[in-house]
Amino acid sequence: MSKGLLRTIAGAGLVLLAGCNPQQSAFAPAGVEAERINVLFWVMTIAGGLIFAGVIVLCVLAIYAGDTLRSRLSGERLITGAGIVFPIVVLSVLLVYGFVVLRAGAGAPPSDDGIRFAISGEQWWWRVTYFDADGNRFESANELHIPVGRSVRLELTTADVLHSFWVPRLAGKLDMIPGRTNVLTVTATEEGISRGQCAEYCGGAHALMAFYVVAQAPEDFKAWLAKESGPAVKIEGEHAAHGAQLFLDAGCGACHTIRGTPAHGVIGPDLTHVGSRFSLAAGVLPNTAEAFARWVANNQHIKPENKMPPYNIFTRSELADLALYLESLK
Ligand code: HEC
Ligand SMILES: [Cu+2]
Repeated sequence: MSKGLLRTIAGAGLVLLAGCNPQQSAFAPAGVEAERINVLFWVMTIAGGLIFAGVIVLCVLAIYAGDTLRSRLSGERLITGAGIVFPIVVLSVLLVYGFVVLRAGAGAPPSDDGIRFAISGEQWWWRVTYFDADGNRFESANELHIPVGRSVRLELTTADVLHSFWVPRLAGKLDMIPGRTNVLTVTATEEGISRGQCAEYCGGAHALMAFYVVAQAPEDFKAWLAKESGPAVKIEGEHAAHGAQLFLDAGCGACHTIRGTPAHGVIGPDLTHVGSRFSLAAGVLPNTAEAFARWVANNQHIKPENKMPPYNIFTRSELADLALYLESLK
């Protein structure tokens, strides 16, 4: 085998393996709903496989078997039994079973702490809104925190075109349809981080629209919620203070909110605690000061046609201060 071919095969193998990341695998369920889908998949696959094997055996017999067996195979009772009754019964059973599994949990009650979760798909990021038991409302983006062991109702909407919310480890996907609120119930069974992805083509940067779901023990979730609902942390140090000033002066506040500051924009993601999120720009960049600087200056290169203008007005040190400030917003 030539070296080039070997390399191609090795490369293709690596690409395929990259798809095995368990953070986004329907075969590694971490939720009640995903578990049901996993079982459904295996039942359907194994049942389909057995029937297929049976049909192949019959075909081989029909071609190669001796005369007596072949004439028996062409008997009318076998034809009606295996050809009509069997498929009707088996397909009906599998269909009903599928309906039962897929509808399961559809009418689950809201989580008992009275917290509501709303997620809006926007080109090309996710607006996540929490409503607490007292009716307070606050926003975050591209990351959803939920308590383990509770049925959580996610109210899914879109601000523009069709999107689809899909976290394979937690549940099946559900479309976000203009003018409608679709409710998806998820019940995480273990703590940890799962990755999700927009699963409905929604324009040029559709592939760059991922997110993370963090399932936490109920008390950790409560603590997180209390912190997340608060205003931005106090600025520390001269460079971060300079960055905060640049943020306001450059007009970033026209689109972004940082609670506790004069920035009240609602077009882009809420940045109040952006430094504490796992990723930037919907799973596209890591959450580091360097990535903040790259995003501000080069975002149209990183995520073409996204709704934020690129900024090349800053000097290197200004960009560093701005990035330092954003990264400090834990
Ligand atoms: C015209 C509106 C607009 C302005 C002005 C704007 N942004 Fe944005 N910004 C957005 C939008 C929309 C997104 C989401 C882009 C995406 O991921 O598709 C975004 C994303 C971001 C993110 C990533 C947020 C996250 O949740 O990962 C950061 C950080 C950010 N902007 C910082 C800034 C800074 C700093 C400025 C000023 C220099 C600024 N933005 C000005 C609209 C704007
Ligand atoms: Cu999409």
